[in-house]
Amino acid sequence: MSEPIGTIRSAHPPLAVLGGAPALAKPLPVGQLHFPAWSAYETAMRELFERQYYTNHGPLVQRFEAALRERLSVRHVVCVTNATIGLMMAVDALDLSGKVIVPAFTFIATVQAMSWAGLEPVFCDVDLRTHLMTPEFVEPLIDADVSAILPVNLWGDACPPAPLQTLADRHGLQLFFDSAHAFGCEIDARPVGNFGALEVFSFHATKVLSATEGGCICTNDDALAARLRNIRSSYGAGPLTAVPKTSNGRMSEAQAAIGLLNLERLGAVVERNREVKDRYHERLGQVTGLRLHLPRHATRTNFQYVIFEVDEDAFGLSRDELLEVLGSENIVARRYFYPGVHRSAPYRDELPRYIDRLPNTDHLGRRLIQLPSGAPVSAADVDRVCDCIELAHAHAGEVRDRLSGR
Ligand code: T4K
Repeated sequence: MSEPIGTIRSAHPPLAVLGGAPALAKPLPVGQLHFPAWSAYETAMRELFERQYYTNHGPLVQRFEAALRERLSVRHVVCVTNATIGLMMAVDALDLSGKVIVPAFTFIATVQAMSWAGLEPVFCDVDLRTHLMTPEFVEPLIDADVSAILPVNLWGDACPPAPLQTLADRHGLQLFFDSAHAFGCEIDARPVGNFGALEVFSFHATKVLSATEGGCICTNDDALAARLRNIRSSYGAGPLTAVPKTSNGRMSEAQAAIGLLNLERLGAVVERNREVKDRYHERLGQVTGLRLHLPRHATRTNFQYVIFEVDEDAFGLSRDELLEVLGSENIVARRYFYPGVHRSAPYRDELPRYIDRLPNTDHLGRRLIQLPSGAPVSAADVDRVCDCIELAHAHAGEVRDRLSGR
């Protein structure tokens, strides 16, 4: 890593929950949060102001789409306002109806997008080791009302597409991917973005490639791309194609300006993410009861997330107790994804049959913690986070007593 790694471990003061001062003066966020150089942004904005053109398929969006097509080696990229809109548009473009099989172990936006588009989710469990959907979990859920399978590519990893595609083809179902976490990843030298009927990426601020908000839909199918462009905008999207309904999913020029500038720096961002993750691995890899999640299928990853599994019995504290310890140190860690979507409103009430049917989703939801990585996190910050976690483990009994008010 570029900055020196701190060596404050031996001299670390007591944890804040045990009466010490917080390790960090202000909250250290989770999320990638990459900002391009101000001067480059200023230039892009000046040009935008000179053109007097804010939105509606402007030159920056077109340039961003071209750069993404090249980067992903895919025929079509349709930039959109955000990935949630992209997923909603995908349902109409694919002409889906009835039900869609989707993991409950995802950000709720994946499923909410299906609800907005009028589909009923069929919640699928995930593999305990990869946290991803597999055909074994999907197949028993297929019935006559199911029209599609929507796997979610999590944590910079990706589902092997071939077995899912075979299953989808065998049952005459559409397969499309939520790849919000997987920009820049590859499977066997093929970029994620090329699989299934289409894939949707997110360019939210917390993602590895940020356009502040934003996303894109990738496909190699010309007719599908034409439908997506017509759904994206009620007018001016190119040749008219019959679509069920149109929307406003347009990406603005200001979003594309940030996206383009961040795309130029993506290689450096991924390399830094790798260094951060390596450092976490080095420091915490041997701590009893902690296991760093590593991608299993992606042959190239973006190292976007640092996810540990906390084994309460071995570590001495539960994941939630560890979160509390870190929170009091001003370290913002997250429980991803908790609760599973099947246990979240409105689905827990509307579809209660799934509550006790997804043991792996529940298991992971109780145990996973996302640690800070991304632009705001220095090498010294990583060491501070690791110091606190090591101390929490070493003083687990005392910490637990303090947290429970004993
Ligand atoms: N599918 C999957 C699998 C997804 O994970 C997501 C989104 C989607 C689909 C839908 O994609 P989009 O429609 O959003 O394009 C974040 C993001 O809002 C969301 O994009 C993301 N996934 C989700 C997992 O996380 P929050 O609620 O966790 O973000 P927030 O505001 O709490 O920010 C995280 C940390 O970053 C905080 O410590 C605050 C800090 N922060 C945040 C922003 C935005 C900053 O310091 N500056 C900032 O500008 O949702």
